[in-house]
Amino acid sequence: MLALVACVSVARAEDGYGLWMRYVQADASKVEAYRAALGDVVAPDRTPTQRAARDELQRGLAGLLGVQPRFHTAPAGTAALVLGTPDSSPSLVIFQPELEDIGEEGYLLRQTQLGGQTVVVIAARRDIGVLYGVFHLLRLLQTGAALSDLDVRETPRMKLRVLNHWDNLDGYVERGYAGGSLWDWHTLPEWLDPRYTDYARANASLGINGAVLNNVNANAVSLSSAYLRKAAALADVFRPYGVRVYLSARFSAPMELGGLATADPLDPGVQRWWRGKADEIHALIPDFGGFLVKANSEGQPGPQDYGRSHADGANLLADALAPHGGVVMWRAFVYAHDVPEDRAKQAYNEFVGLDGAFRDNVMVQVKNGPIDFQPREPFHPLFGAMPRTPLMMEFQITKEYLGFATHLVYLGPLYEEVLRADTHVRGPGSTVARVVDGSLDAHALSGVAGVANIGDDRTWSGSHFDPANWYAFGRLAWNPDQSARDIATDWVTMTFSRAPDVVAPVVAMMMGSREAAVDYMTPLGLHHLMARGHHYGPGPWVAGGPRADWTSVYYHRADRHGIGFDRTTRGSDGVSQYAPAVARTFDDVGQVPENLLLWFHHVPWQHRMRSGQTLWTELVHRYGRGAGYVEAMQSTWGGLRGKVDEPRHRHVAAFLRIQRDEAQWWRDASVAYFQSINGLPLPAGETPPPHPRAYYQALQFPYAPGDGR
Ligand code: BDP
Repeated sequence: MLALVACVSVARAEDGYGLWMRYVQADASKVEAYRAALGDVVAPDRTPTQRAARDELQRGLAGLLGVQPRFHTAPAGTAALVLGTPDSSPSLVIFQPELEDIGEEGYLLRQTQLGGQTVVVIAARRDIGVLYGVFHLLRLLQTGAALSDLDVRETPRMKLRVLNHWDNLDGYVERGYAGGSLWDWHTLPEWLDPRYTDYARANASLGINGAVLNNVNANAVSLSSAYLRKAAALADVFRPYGVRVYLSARFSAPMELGGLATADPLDPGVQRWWRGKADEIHALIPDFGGFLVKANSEGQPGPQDYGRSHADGANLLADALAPHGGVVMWRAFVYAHDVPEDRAKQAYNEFVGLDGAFRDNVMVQVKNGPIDFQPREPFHPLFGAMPRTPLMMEFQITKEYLGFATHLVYLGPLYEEVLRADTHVRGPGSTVARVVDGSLDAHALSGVAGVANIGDDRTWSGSHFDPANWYAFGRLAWNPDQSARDIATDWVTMTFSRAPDVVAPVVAMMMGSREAAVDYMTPLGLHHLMARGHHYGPGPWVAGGPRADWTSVYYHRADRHGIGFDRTTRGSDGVSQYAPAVARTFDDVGQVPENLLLWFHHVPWQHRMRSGQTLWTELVHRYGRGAGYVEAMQSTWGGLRGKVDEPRHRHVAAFLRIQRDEAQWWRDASVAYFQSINGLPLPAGETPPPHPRAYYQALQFPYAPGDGR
């Protein structure tokens, strides 16, 4: 018995810092073959990226193989791993033809014959491709892949794969649940925390190639000379890993920093100021990526302050950046000061008429859905509706609306659902992925952005499961056709254990977790029902205040008779922003997917669902089902005690207890609230909420994390 315990115990002091790059020794059955094939490494070491590739192999192979790899700069006449570009590693020149159309960041990873030896080759056109190939190989070793017949050819589908950090200069992270900002602005540029390098490694391991360092609710000081030098120091650390620095630009910076009387985009002085600023940035950061801009949205300044359009504003910055090759990522997350009849229609209404008016180096960055990163939204109607403008996807990785870092919610299925959604704009198969990867309308620029869930917490993301969302984002940004399940399988294998009796249950648990959160928070197409301000916990009763569209009652529209937002042709007509085939489906209460029913339709409480139940019965059932899923996750996780290292097991178990209580709270508060509106008895077999609506409504959380400032 003792021997058995010793043998199944995988205890190791684990704190999550290593992310998916833990590099624990490979299974005994594989390790000999790996050593024989990869114990010798032929790799150049002249450039910083070449050295980064070597460092990673050193770290990775030493861990996985349990022996130090031997590095050479020229073929040593033995079986080996050979990596480089045709320039840096002349023996790879025979791959030149195959590399012609692999792209600047692509790579080949193959077992083949070279100089009479069986070798594993990583070949690319540029050093960064080689580094990406190294991470790919390490992933294969971590997941126990065989090397024989290895034949991989990878080119990223999206050009820009970017993290947006909503980090303020004082170290506070807006909607951040993972501690403070990673960037220590006060000690930059002198002190370069080693963690900056680990951050860049983690991103490079996924192919993430850009980071917007500061909050979209931007402070002009980020563009001051002193702060640009700090950003330049970070750019120097990230550069070998292929991660370019971008900055959020405050539109009124010419006034705040430059002392100008206006920020009008058509004013020559303003244009001169931005050109000068772009020149200054590029002198410090030669590969500066460009600007991200939130303008005329939620109180931010913008071109409309001067009667100009979003295109005027974006083009102003684009012209300043163009000589240096930078891009503008102009956000479509806008809504007007006057509360509209349907906020979901606003971005489309403001942007669709500007199609074709933007410079070539502008991308319009569109949130995945038309409201705001809700647990479930239909895809944003702008996707496919601006064929002459490259549209960049904006996902939220930080779980502002999905339980913060304490809820185990794997977002892979959410991203997958949106990317695979069919816009039908050019007939069937016009998926959102094909809009954003540029293939549908032949755009040279393409990209995906994710609002980062990264902070200075030891786990990076505030829990042991949230890094999975960073990971899934990166993998899908590289190739949006990958499956969320496969990605989760890789992640669990690398993060927790290779044992199938750990991987299978954990992946299963993750795969259902997003749907569970939808169920216990906003089932059947409900949305925007969270508490005001900090967005922590349920708030279906939220009403009044400065804007109707910042309330819950605006979105659910529940009364004695029914519930839901009528966006049909008989209502706000939001459906007509979609291509006709999609609009028809959403418009028809008999065809709309039930998981979006109350997004598009206002229906009576007695509406018959496909299950045969009434809407009210189904709604209460879904709330309970979501909470029940969390209990099932607890029992799955409990069964893994001893199979997952103790420190992480304990941490996750504690967070699952928080999640269970909060899921139940969401269910009880929502049921109590809707019952107070419709006056209906609880469906048979359902447990009454332990408290009346007033109790839930009175709860206050003045110190909930991450609130906007
Ligand atoms: C909302 C967040 C707010 C952000 C805003 C945005 O609550 O903190 O500033 O999105 O994306 O969801 O600009």
